[in-house]
Amino acid sequence: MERAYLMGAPRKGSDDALRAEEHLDELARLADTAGAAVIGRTFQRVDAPTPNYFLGAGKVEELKSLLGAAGATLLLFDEGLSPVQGVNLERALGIRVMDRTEVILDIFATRARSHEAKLQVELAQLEYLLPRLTRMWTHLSRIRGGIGLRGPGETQLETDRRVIRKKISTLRRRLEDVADHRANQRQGRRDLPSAALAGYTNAGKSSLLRALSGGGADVFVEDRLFATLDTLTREVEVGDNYRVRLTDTVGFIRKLPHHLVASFRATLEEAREADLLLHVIDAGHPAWEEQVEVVDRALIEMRNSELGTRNDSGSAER
Ligand SMILES: Nc1nc2c(ncn2[C@@H]2O[C@H](COP(=O)(O)OP(=O)(O)OP(=O)(O)O)[C@@H](O)[C@H]2O)c(=O)[nH]1
Ligand SMILES: [Mg+2]
Repeated sequence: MERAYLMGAPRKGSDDALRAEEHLDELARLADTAGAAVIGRTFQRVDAPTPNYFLGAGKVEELKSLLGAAGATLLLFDEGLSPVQGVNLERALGIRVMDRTEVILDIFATRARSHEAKLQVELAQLEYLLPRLTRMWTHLSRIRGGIGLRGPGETQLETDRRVIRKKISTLRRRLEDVADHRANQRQGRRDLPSAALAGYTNAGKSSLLRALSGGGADVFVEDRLFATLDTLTREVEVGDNYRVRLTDTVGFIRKLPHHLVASFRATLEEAREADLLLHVIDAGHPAWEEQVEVVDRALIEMRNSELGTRNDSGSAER
């Protein structure tokens, strides 16, 4: 099992800086869900991320000795790292570095069950990979090719990028088909009013669906982040013989990668098309207010990005 060390680096003076410990608690839960053992943590409030390492040179050195002393095999970085920062940190620290986005993608990849969820995760992974591939090859060709030379990696890079881009547009098309299929299914079910459960991950959405639908074991409940990746719809009675179609959806989390939200559009469509959106809140969670904000913002962003794609169907081929 990987021995993971956690590093937070919120900006000085930001809201995140006040919640640094809470954010690391959440990263620890993500690490646990991903199957890594957390063996230590540290954070530094930074003025501004440096382009090369995110952290200052002094902190990188300090981190290196912390990691060595703890016997860490993996560094989990709570902020998004640019491709360059990721590569440089890995080299300087001598162990694998994953940012929050990559951890989330990893969890999604292992948890995706349905055909649709798998397509969505693969799309998000390739979109995450594409800019990193470029940077890594650039990095390599600089070393191998030298100044003024066309690095040997360039042709390969172009081929790889073409293949990945092609795969990305294929996946997008296939997901559009799934979305159309869903829309048709919805059309056929206009008889009952529909409600969708939205909320922060681990808030209790699936528990609510399970309770309302009579406690069936087919609704998966777990004290882990992102237990649910697929939408699941059940016809439930909410009293006085009043029946609704209730849909459970994937949860949100702070700093959820944009392209992951975008690729889960088809799944989340179910939530958007519902007559009623029920925001499930874990009122017992110490950070519930921040969680509410995160979900509200994600829902707004989702709606805006949907408007964007509708107006600009050419955006699929970036
Ligand atoms: N104490 C308490 N625990 C609850 C309640 N509702 C759910 N839980 C627990 O909270 C954990 C998460 O519940 P889920 O229903 O899986 O949460 P979810 O929102 O579907 O989470 P994801 O699918 O991972 O996004 C489980 O361990 C539940 O047993 C509640 O009302 N009270
Ligand atoms: Mg769930």
